[in-house]
Amino acid sequence: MENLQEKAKEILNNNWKGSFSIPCANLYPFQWKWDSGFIAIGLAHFNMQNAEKEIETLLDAQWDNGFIPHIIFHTENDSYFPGANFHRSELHPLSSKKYKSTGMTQPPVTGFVLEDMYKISKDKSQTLQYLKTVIDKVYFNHEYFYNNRDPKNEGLVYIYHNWESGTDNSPIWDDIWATMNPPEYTFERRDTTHVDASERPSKREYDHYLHIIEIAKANNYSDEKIAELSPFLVQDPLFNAMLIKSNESLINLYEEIGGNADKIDQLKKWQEQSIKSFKDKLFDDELGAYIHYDLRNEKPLRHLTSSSFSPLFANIPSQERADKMVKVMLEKFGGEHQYLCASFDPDSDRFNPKKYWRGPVWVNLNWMLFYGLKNYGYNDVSERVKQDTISIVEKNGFYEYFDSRKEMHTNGKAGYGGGDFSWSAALLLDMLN
Ligand code: 9WN
Repeated sequence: MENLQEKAKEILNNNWKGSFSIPCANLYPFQWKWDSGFIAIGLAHFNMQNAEKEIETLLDAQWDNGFIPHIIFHTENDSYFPGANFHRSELHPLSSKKYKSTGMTQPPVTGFVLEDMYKISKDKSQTLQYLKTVIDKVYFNHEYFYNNRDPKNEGLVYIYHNWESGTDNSPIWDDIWATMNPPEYTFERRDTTHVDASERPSKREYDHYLHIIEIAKANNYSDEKIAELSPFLVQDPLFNAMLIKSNESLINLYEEIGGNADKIDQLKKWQEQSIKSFKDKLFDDELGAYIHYDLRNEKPLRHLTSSSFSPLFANIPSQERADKMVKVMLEKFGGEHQYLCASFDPDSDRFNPKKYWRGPVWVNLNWMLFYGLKNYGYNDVSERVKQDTISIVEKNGFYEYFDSRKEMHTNGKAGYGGGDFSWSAALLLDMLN
């Protein structure tokens, strides 16, 4: 175990670029929003200064409306497509003047990351001083979400692009692609020069990804216009669970800091409505877990994914529902030949255990399940998730994602996507501490 921890630290040190971290070399050469959060948790265990800097840099790229972009292009680098010149964040009148970025976001993990950093810190008063300098920016980001991403005032925010979900090519999105018919674009992919194409999304999927961005760009990334026109408009349980978890953390931290009664009050109001709508709208009784909702076409997207169980991490379900969810997780995803937790329903014909978010196990989702299961007293299942994560990393290395089928892990080739991947290192380090 000590070796694993040393290797994890080495990866994080290598992926540190002076003021932020990259998710991994070549494949992802910039700073990504939710990666940054997970990475900061790992860094906090052995280098609090870098953890603080990581988040500070991310927040420095915040737009004047509170929005935080999903990729911040700190350098000119053409090993990634689509880059800054495609995304053109400058089209939005309130975008950062200092950094080029995308015009989309990623799951709002930063709030709970700050609380985790505080919990990990050995010098609480120093960390509290730091938190005072950054917490309002995260609050402003939540304000952005509730004011701009919730057109019907439900307390549930939408995402307008699959890249905003973080679970890019999940089979869930197939249902949305079936409602669209984008042009066949000509472009040069870079991802498949770094990683085998069988582990990445298809060309046709990329046409859809680019098309949604073209629509957003034609409207200068206006939230109002996107809500009106984007063919992709989804309430995602993972994204909303992260927001709820982060709201809770902001309340806890503001209480620790003292004062800020108005912000605490507002956060509690958001919490109340968000949790209620989340429970009422996103739980699928028949499937026994949470699902996505297609706001554009007004219909539930009835599939089981690892995101379906992420509300456990945010303490959203009642104990009764949690019991039901764990039963479904073990029955469908936890057979003796499977590592927990596949990213998509292994019984579905859309399941592909090698292809990115269509089946493989991801360390960040496992990390959430590890803590989420503990919240509900499922200590054995939580321990299994941890041991499964250790096994797949020990057998293959710190890959981006892993085959969920145990039988594939015999020759060390069941790790896929990027290697020496930062959040796999950071979150395993956290689970081992
Ligand atoms: C697009 C960086 C990111 C993660 C996402 C993961 C992958 C990017 C891509 O890599 O997405 O954002 O080009 O495939 O799906 O969750 O944040 O690690």
